[in-house]
Amino acid sequence: MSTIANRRSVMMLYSAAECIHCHRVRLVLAEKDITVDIESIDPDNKPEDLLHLNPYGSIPTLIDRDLVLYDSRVISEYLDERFPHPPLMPVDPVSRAQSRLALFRIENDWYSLLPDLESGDSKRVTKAAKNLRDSLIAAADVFSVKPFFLSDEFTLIDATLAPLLWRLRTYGVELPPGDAKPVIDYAERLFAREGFQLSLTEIERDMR
Ligand SMILES: N[C@@H](CCC(=O)N[C@@H](CS)C(=O)NCC(=O)O)C(=O)O
Repeated sequence: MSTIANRRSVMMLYSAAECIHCHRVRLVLAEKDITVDIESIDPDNKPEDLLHLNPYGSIPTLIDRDLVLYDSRVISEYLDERFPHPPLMPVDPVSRAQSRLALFRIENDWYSLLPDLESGDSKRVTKAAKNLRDSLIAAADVFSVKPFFLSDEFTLIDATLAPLLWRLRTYGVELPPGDAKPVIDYAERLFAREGFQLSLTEIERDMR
């Protein structure tokens, strides 16, 4: 285990200013008001330390003393268990399983479009943007059931959706005010939260 992991008493997050997966974790940290050192790195020039700690060299990577975690979902679930207040997952097993299923579907159906959306290849971007737009419109009714995603309280599902919805314009996705109103209103509720505002880097703030 790395000496860095052993030396620090405050948690450290390797993050990048524009990285959606890092934003997801920064949002969980902000919502829970967790003290953390955020090490902002250039993803094209990763520090040696990170490459030693994480075999994938991916960000986000969280260091909590001897524990090294990567993958935004793994990190978020750890943070929710380590800092239980406010809880970002339901308590009972059936609801927890349904939340995990929703996270799986968001990652599988929407986050899976990110390589195309961020490819810089206009054909791929246009196709993925249309796919995402149509899919969000098709799901619009789900967003109006409760103030948060199928919940009265902010959860890990909202912390996963908010960074994606914040980036829609940068991906060229324009939601129609009529058909997508529930999605737009839901997004505005998330963006207005103090935790969300605190989670933003300067570059992310300029995205909208
Ligand atoms: N599933 C991972 C994806 C993380 C990811 O793709 N991060 C990008 C930066 S946004 C990365 O580090 N890619 C590997 C690389 O650039 O070498 C997660 O949720 O954390």
